[in-house]
Amino acid sequence: MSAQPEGLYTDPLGTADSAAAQIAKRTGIASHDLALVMGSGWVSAADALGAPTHEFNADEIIGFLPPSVAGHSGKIRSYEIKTATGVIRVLVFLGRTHLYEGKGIEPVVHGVRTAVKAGCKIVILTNACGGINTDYRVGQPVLIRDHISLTATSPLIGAHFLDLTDLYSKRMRTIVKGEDSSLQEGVYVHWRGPTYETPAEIKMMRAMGADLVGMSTVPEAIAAHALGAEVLGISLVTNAAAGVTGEKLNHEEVIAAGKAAADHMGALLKGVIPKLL
Ligand code: 8IG
Repeated sequence: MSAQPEGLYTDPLGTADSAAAQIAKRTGIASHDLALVMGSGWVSAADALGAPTHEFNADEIIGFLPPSVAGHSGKIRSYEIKTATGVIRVLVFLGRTHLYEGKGIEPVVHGVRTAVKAGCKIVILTNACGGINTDYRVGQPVLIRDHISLTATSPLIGAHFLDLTDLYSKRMRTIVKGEDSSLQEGVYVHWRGPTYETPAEIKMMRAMGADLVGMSTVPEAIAAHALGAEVLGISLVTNAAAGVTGEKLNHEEVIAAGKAAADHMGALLKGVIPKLL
């Protein structure tokens, strides 16, 4: 079911406000604390958080488009995570809208804007990606330290000259590495897709200093930061980028590699979330 009005994104922040109000009404929770955006293959990592108190289809909320890719499920869940001193309300987005869907940048960032309007001070963005850095193995999680945008688009409009020097919070990266000292950090490059890169493009990206390549996360990180949220990005390397191994890239293999690593990711997230707030 999807009934989205005309002119949905003429006032994107207003639409995000309305969406946040709808989520508050549906969950009975006036304010959430932390948002988690789960990329393809990360759905079972969300299951490690326990049973959600609420779950609904994202497209029942204003501004959310129906999912267009297999493996991107389009659900919103609310979780209550108990800590020593109280509870943390976590809003989880299973699936996201990507630039390659051709709907423009607004639906791509609507989820994180809604999350911040719903009260979230921290946004954790996860994704599945290709590994450019030849030290990475398939199934390895990597913390995003910085990004390179190759899409020539931004979610911000107008003279909003936002500083991005600590976009992927050093504070939170340090906490996560304290939880799992084997975690590495890398630079994520945003590629519009839907085609994967050519081997020559991967060589260019490596020369530019990129370690990871994917089709998400960067616009969401910028939009969340612009609204004052602190951002953590975690990439799951689900394939070697084009030309690295000589194998062709295959969407089904990507989904399978994501699923295999998701249990470990779920445990990591569950352990670390109480320490971030
Ligand atoms: I999963 O190799 C996944 N997403 N651009 N390149 C790009 N996006 C990806 C890749 C990849 N793997």
